[in-house]
This record gives sequence, structure tokens and C-alpha cells, in this order.
Amino acid sequence: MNTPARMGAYVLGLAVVFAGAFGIGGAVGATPPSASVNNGHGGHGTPAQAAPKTDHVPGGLQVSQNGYTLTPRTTTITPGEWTEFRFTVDGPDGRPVTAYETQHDKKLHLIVVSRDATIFRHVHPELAGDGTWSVPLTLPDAGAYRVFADFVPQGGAGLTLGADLYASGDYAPRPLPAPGRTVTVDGYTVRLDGTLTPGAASRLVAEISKDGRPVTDLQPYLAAYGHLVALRVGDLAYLHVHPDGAPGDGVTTAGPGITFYAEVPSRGDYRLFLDFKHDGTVHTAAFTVRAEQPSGAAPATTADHGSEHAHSGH
Ligand SMILES: [Cu+2]
Repeated sequence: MNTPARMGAYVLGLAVVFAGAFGIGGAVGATPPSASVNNGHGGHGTPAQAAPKTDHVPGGLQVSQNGYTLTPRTTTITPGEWTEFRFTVDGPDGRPVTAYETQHDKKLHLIVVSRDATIFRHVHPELAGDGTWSVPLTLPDAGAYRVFADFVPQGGAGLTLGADLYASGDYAPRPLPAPGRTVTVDGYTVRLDGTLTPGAASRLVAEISKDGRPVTDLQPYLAAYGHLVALRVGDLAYLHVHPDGAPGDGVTTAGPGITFYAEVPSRGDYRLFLDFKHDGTVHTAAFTVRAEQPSGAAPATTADHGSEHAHSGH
């Protein structure tokens, strides 16, 4: 996609978001002036657009950023048991943040992923008056996990902070699932089309079918028909991707295809976790997708990518 088209995409709220900057040395001026600073879900609709870039690190890699710190109150859990996972986000004044913007129907999205990128949870904790978040959590296996808190502090820019969480016991890491474009989950077949190209807006289409028939009555989930989280294999850099269109916009259909735009910072393997809702239940399909330069093409430069990507219309 050429730059004007991509700009158009931004303006339309197609909402390509990479958490944090990958355009090291890039021309931030190429970003539309209305772009909101974005890490993860966040930032759209907030007045934080003018916030300067303070780093060039993808989201989720840091426990503290822009003065905000993710502080888990729970750091170790027992696999197979329900644990109340509690944490705070501490603000620049050192106190737990209590005021958040709503994004995608929630004030905070919590993603928990095993370090081997095979186990995925996406949950929505409850906020107590003192700023403590809590959510019941169970993880099946021992090992190290990464917890991502994706939020927009009121009046601030969207952030994704990451912290480690440990599940005790003997750890047996799984190999990375092979790259593949069709997965089955809970009786659904999900096929993912499209190419992940480093440094370019990549269009991805997930097609959902069940019993050989296309699913055309997906239900809105978090103000979309699908919710895709992408993580870079190796460091679990957090990439947030958004669907093209929203339920009720008069254009977007309730399946079988859900279109996303994604932008990845580098070649290599990514894990993509797609949440979709059907018949009242949320299902998650997980893919391994390799981002490669198109053959014969010059390596994509990130020179026209700032770290901020416009992200509106939700
Ligand atoms: Cu969420």
C-alpha cells in the first residue's frame, strides 16, 4: 500500500497500531498530525495526540514507561488453580492510577502469554476504588508468563506495560507451533490470508467457518467482530492490530471474514491470537505467521514510519 493510501487508512480508522516505535531514525513527521500516540489498544479519541515520543521501544517490553509502572501484587501462581491476580498501575506521582479512558469497551485489557508464546489469556480485571485491579486467573502449565496491561490513563497516552508472572512447577517449554494459516478451535475452522510485511501495513483476513459453512453471524466482542493480538516471537513485543470496520457501521459484515491491518517492525515469526465471539462464547484461534520481505523487493525501510499511528473510529 502506498503512503497516501495508508494515510487514508489511518484517517478511516483502520487503526494500524504497533505498540511503540520501530521506526528508529524514522521521520516522525510522516505521521498524520492527528495521530494519537499509541501503545496497544490505546489512545484513540484521547487528547494526548501531542504527547512527544519518549522512547522507541515496542509496547509490552517495559514494566515502566512514560512515568507509569505496572506493579503486580501477584507474582507467582500455582498452575491449574484459580488465583486472584492483582496489580496496580502506578502513575507519575507514584500512586495507583484510578482514572482510565475506556477503550474497546473496557478500561484495561490484560493479556497473559506464556514465554513460549503458546498459552494466551485475554481478560478484563475489575478496578477497585484504590486503584487495585484484580481478576481470577488460571494457567494450565508451569513456566514463565508475560502479563500485558493495555490501557489509557485518563488524559494520557495509551500504553502497554509488561511484567513477568511465574507459575511454579516443572517447566516443559513447547516448541513454537509451525507457521500455518488454518487452525481449528472449538469446532471452528479459521483461515488467515494475507502477508505480514515488515514495515508496511499488512492486510490480513480471517475467515471463520463451522461444519464446512461460513459463519455469518459473529457477535460483537469489544466493539468489533474480532480482536487480534500479535506478539513477536523471541521477545513478545506487543503488536496490536485492529479490524477494518466495526459492527453497526453499515458496511462491516458479521463474518465470515474479518479484516485487519497490521504492521510489524521486523522480519521473523509472530504469534497471532484472534478472539471472536459466536453463539455467546468467545473463542481464540492462534497462528504462527512469518513476516518476510517480499522476494525481489528492496528491504522495506521504516523511514516513513513514526512510532505513532493514527487510531480512531472505535
Ligand atoms: Cu481486552
